[in-house]
Amino acid sequence: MGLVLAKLWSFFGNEEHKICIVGLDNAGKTTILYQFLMNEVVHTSPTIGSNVEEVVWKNIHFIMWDLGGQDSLRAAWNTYYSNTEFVILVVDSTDRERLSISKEELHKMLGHDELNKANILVFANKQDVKGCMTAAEISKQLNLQSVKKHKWQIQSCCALSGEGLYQGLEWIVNNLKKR
Ligand SMILES: Nc1nc2c(ncn2[C@@H]2O[C@H](COP(=O)(O)OP(=O)(O)O)[C@@H](O)[C@H]2O)c(=O)[nH]1
Ligand SMILES: [Mg+2]
Repeated sequence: MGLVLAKLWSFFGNEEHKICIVGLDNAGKTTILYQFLMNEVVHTSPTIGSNVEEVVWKNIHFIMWDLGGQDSLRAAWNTYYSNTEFVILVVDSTDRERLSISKEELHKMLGHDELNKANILVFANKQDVKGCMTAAEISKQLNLQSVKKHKWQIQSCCALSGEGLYQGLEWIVNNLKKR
């Protein structure tokens, strides 16, 4: 019965895809999540623990976990990884000092067993800020070229205006596991 229901569910294109949104604190994770939810900018406060929301786009359901990025919370990210199809890494393109920490966290994550089938979308956020790093610079600093076992993509964006966010989601949709 469960199986039949699951099949029916997928027939209607209603299966859910799990996405984890990670990144350092202040990168823009929560702003991005709520942009996807309602296309309006919300005033966020630092996320304690995690937010989870269901986002429906083009009749595809995404369960998006927004994981708190403060130092003390990053250690718990791996408790959310099981069944994750996509990881969205949000980078603050103005934060040159901490890009190396994002790099470390990214490569640590990619080595995690439960993520070995996950694809990675990097959002180079805050592109509206003058003098910010470009997506190409960030890609180089994160050493994305060295990532061979996961599909990855970097997309520049501005979470405040929403620019670039749907291009990122489009890439995710195009790379969903073939049913
Ligand atoms: N200028 C600019 N500020 C942004 C952008 N995205 C987020 N912010 C701001 O960055 C701060 C942190 O955002 P938040 O979503 O709470 O980050 P989180 O800690 O990663 O969840 C907030 O003040 C946001 O308004 C962006 O694209 N451009
Ligand atoms: Mg947050």
